Amino acid sequence: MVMLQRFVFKRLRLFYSGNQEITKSLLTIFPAALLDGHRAAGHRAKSSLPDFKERTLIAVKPDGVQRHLVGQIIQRFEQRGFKLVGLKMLQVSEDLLSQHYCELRSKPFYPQLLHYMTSGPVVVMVWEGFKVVNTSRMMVGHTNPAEAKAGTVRGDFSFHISRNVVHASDSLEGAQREIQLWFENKELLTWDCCDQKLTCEEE
Ligand code: IDP
Ligand code: MG
Repeated sequence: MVMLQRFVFKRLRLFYSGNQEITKSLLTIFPAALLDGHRAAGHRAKSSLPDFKERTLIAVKPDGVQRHLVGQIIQRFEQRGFKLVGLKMLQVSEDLLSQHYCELRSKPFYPQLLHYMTSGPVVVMVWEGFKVVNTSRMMVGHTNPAEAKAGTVRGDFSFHISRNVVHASDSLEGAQREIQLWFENKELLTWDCCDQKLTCEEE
């Protein structure tokens, strides 16, 4: 009986996943144990990637490389305490860029963006650490440097949206997608940093 309930529950959840109200009302007809199991499973899935093991993709764009800003940008992430797990310099292909910026292909500025991003080498990195995706977005600052706060990379080193120096993934899912796009698994290192215990108490 429980197996059957579990099966029906899963099917309904899949079917109605787009409508939270319907899903909520449907959930009330199922035993609490089944729902708790579902919530616990969700929790397990989330905690399989602990916050302090988060990874994000940061790239110094061609203007940042040309203006000798690579060292200063790396320094900011190092001094914040994040761990560098991948780093390389490359001349990006239009193919890779079109995948990287797939959501922007229809934008009017897309041709200029491609031209800008292929105008010279970029330095691309993967940084790891506690909530690194959100924190690095804050460190990088607003997309438009004219609105970026002083103290952020864009706010300190740029003034126009067409040359904003640096890229940072904007979400966990985006980071995972971009890291896989730019790096092979063997290019990413898992290593113990000796200051790990000083920067964060793992729960
Ligand atoms: P993000 O880099 O802060 O995540 P996105 O909206 O994802 O911002 O845009 C990607 C990149 O496209 C920007 O960093 C910038 O280089 C470029 N871009 C975005 N909007 C404009 C625009 O209106 N004009 C020119 N370039 C833009
Ligand atoms: Mg973006």
